[in-house]
Amino acid sequence: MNSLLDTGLRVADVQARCVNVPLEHPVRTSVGVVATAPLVLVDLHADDGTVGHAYLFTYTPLALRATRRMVLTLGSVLKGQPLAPFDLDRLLAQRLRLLGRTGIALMAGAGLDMAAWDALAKARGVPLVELLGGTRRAIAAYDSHSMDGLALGTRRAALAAAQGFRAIKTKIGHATLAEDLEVVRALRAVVGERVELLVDYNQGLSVPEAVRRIRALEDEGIGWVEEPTLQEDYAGHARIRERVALPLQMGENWCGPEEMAKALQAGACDLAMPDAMKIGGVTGWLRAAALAQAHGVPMSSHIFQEVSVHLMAVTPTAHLLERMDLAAPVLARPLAFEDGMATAPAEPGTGIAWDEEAVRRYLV
Ligand code: SMN
Ligand code: MG
Repeated sequence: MNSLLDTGLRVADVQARCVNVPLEHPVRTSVGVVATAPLVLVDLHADDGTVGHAYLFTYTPLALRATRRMVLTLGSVLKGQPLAPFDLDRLLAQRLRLLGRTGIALMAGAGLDMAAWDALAKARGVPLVELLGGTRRAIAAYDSHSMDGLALGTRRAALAAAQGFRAIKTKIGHATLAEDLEVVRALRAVVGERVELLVDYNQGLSVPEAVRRIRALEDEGIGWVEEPTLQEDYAGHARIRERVALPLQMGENWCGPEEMAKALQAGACDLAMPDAMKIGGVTGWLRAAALAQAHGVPMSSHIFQEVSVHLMAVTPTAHLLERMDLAAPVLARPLAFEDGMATAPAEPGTGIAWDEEAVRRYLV
């Protein structure tokens, strides 16, 4: 015991491993393909033996090693500190003030944050959502697809509709507007009128082209149009938003709640979808959820479904949970979806546990 006040656990060690996991369906976007899931698996050990788990998605294998190195370096800063995620966040904020919390430094900090919250919830014997003061409840989800082409796209849409998803996302931004419309209409023909279609341009259009294409989509029953132009161009998104009728969605690329605040203040979007990693982990998400509430903006998640299913249950303006199974092959128990919904597992923590045999297979 280091002091009379010291009644809690402390961070004892941090480990991190790189895996490159096969994807059942490559994530094909208008600006590039994610063929495999490069993940950094983070293990944060508390001094009572509890181990918190989290993963980071680095989008490209090129970023795997540097991200792992940053996790280990920042993890060494946290060693010996109380297992108190808000205090750990404050410590990293101080240490990274001059560097700035963006890119790999932000991602690594978020991974440590998610693992710390997992460890704390496990040490307290409750699911993360209950540690945060919420209850496990079914969260509406959408199945997230890609630029799959007509044949695979319609097959995936039919399967998702049959599984009970009430919303499906596809990626568009093909060479021509006609191709975008062809895909949307083919999916609509397969899923019928009761399933909402969401579209994601992945930043691929200029502002004028986005206005032109989104106006052409207005009668297709589209639920949201995601990142039509460059994600950092909040003014550009606002100009598009003033000229179209469909709701704009963005947020997966916001680095911390501060970027979300700037985007909302710029009137960039109607809807928000922070990424649990880039927004700053559980701690960042909680601050983002308060911003969404203050702005009256529905808030959805971006990948990281295992942590997001807990966080959405304590998000006042919770909208839709994204289902995209990036980590399933290395998870002992992938998150279950039933009738288009998912509920946080009852076990202590987030429910993230590694399938060690699979980890060995995909280790980089
Ligand atoms: C997306 C892009 C790249 C990897 C995963 C997911 C996409 C989404 O923008 O919103 O799902
Ligand atoms: Mg997206």
